[in-house]
Amino acid sequence: MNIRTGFEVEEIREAFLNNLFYVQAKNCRTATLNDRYLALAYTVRDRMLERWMKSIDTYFTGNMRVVSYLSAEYLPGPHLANNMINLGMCDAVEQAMQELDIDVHDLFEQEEEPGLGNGGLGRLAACFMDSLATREIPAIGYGIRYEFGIFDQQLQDGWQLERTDHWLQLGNPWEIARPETTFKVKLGGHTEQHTTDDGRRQVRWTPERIVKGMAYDTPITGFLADTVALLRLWKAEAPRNFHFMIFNKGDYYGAVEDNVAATNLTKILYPNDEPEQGKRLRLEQQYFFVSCSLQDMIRIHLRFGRSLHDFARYWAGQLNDTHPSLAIPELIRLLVDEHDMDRDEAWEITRSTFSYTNHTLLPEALETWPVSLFARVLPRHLEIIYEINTRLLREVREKFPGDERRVVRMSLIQEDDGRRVRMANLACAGSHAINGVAELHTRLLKQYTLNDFHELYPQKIRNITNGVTPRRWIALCNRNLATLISGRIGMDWVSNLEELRKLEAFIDDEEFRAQWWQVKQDKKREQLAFIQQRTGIVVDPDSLFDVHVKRIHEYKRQHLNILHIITLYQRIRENPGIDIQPRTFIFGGKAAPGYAMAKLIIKLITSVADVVNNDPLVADRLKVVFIPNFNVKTGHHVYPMADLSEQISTAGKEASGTGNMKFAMNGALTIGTLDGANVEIREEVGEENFFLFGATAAEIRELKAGGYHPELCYQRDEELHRVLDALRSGVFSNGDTELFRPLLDSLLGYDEYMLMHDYRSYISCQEQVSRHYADRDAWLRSSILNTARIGKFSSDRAIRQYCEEVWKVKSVADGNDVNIKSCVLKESA
Ligand code: F58
Repeated sequence: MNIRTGFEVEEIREAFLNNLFYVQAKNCRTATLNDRYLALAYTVRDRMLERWMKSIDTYFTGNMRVVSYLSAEYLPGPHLANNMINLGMCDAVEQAMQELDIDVHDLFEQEEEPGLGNGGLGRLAACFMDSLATREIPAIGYGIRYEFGIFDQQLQDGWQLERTDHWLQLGNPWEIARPETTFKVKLGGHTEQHTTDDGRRQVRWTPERIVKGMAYDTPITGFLADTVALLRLWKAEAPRNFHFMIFNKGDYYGAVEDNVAATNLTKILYPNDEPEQGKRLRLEQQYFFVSCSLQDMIRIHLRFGRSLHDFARYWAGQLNDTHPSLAIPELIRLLVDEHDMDRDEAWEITRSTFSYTNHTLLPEALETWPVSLFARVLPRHLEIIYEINTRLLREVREKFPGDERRVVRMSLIQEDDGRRVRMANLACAGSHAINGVAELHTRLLKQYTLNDFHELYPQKIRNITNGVTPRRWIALCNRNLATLISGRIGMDWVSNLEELRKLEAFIDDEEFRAQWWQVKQDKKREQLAFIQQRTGIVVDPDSLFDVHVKRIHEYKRQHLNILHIITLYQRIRENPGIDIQPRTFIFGGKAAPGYAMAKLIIKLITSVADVVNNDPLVADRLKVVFIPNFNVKTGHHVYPMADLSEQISTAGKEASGTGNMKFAMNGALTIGTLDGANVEIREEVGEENFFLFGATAAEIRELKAGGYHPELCYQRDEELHRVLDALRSGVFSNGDTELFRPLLDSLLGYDEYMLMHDYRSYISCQEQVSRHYADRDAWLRSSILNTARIGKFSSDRAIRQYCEEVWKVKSVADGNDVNIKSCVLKESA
């Protein structure tokens, strides 16, 4: 019996009891739920360690090229069940727990998820780590160990309330602190030029303060894979002898304050889904994690006896948006100032090392930092950025002589409206590859947002459409569906999602369709209790579950969905006997704490819910629920129970979306605009299995250029007119005619997100949805085809593309040896 590594039921059971006793110091009688959860978590973790250690060993002693994924955010979700699936130990664990009279699901529920991100971008990073591990790609994910992750959302009187997230409070069994892996990070101060003994010009940076970064490692398992990837998150601490001069003078409190200031750096995740412009602490966070990560990479590199001239051959650094783009000047600084490298070579190495993913088209979401702030926090980096700018603008002038307006647009420094550093321009200049996250997004990047860079470097921008991991988003959250699928086509789909195509062969099999229906119905029924427990509302499992979960934002148009609900409500009020498809509208998502309009949209949803749910005339045909605190864990409940997936952003605003993929994987049909990855999902699943509505991105541009008048739509569409009038008259706000005024003013005033224009098209499309749902057989065929044709949207495919097209990295299994392809980088640089 091996209680550390064995996978037999009795080995797992004994290991659990052993951990309960020797780690938690409890026995079965005294253990709390959390003790039991921790004991099982350690039991599972033990079984990961051998592979993990071996992986690290292989990466670094085996002469391998390693991916360094730099992301300020990760949303991995709960680890326990996911690791059990990846290790192939679900059944054994369940049985072992059963023997101890423990329901393993209670333990899953006990786990607090690391909410170290805001939304899609952080979740994408987590899916990518999962796929890197599954595909056995040598990889380290670097990020920040925020002590307080994304806030917990509560509702009070229908309004969002933010509560501090305490994810570490009860202990985190998945991380291993590495007090010996620490780096110093300088901040503030000034720089001086000096000449070395051998006559070289050098810059010395004397910082105002130093913060220490300490590594916390989390092993990331892949599906039935031998390698385990590493997620290394940095926590800020005060250096050991912080301000000892002050301390010696007796200013104990002053010294302690400095300590507090240092640890503040990684205390909290900024909860905004748009960049925080001008917050010093945010800039410091970005620099802090990037500096620790690069120092770590250099340390590893040198420890294995490699030369820094070869740095780019061994490391592929991915910048997940602009948040880590300080890596560019930081690597140059480390190479030039600390390792005496020649500037030109440092620049070449840096450009060959990094590639950059853009995640947005919204101009307001492109990060810039005031030069004055930058100079105060990172004086040395500002100098380096000026040097990069000189190189960049020289290139621009060479290729486009006389085009000074282009020079102004492309400069890393924005000169009007207060001087600012443009982070996207920095990322574009300092990377050898740039990618968008869906075909439409990439096309629009080339055409508009990054057009100047596309014209300067026509080969640099490419598309890699996002993907999500089928382990978490089917196997873990929808076990019955996974079982049904595997029963027909075997298990290969779990790591090769294109295999799902084989399901098409069963489309005419009546028994299969009946089983498919049953799985969905069972899921909906199973989730009644969840919905009731979270909202107090009882819903009808036979109704159509119409689901809209994602961050709350005007461009995502949750309020367009609400206009549809009010439309249906008014139709019932006017004609109580009307025959309509019963629906349950499910919403979830957090609003940025400072985004008043998004918070008002939440209030709108909950207010409409109050009226609709309690109107006897509606007779339970419509129910509206807002599930508070939408996160990865609630996602496990929500995606599998959906019949209809709402992906209704204004075309041209959503870079990709990834929730759209999770829904379709679980057999939901999409109602959506031609935006982000919806376009490709529709292409894949077939237009007859997708409900399309609304203006295209090009039409929206034209409409706006021609002078768009939302109030005309309001005047011309009587139903829309009545919907807005009801909102204005206080029907949904206890007679308060002011509450929703800001929303109405924005819709009838400028209507930036074109709800008025798309309203009628959306309503008609929803009628089509209802008709399709009424034909159960037709609906089922569409549902099966959505799953069967979703293979492209696996993060395994996305990672394969990054590896082949951007990183030039092979899997351990395919012989990842740097010497084999030492020249590939030159080609892509
Ligand atoms: C999202 N961006 C995109 N940003 O909106 C979505 O379309 C895409 O599918 C996803 O990235 C993955 O590519 C996003 O989630 C953030 O959350 C940032 C966090 C930091 C502040 C600025 C927003």
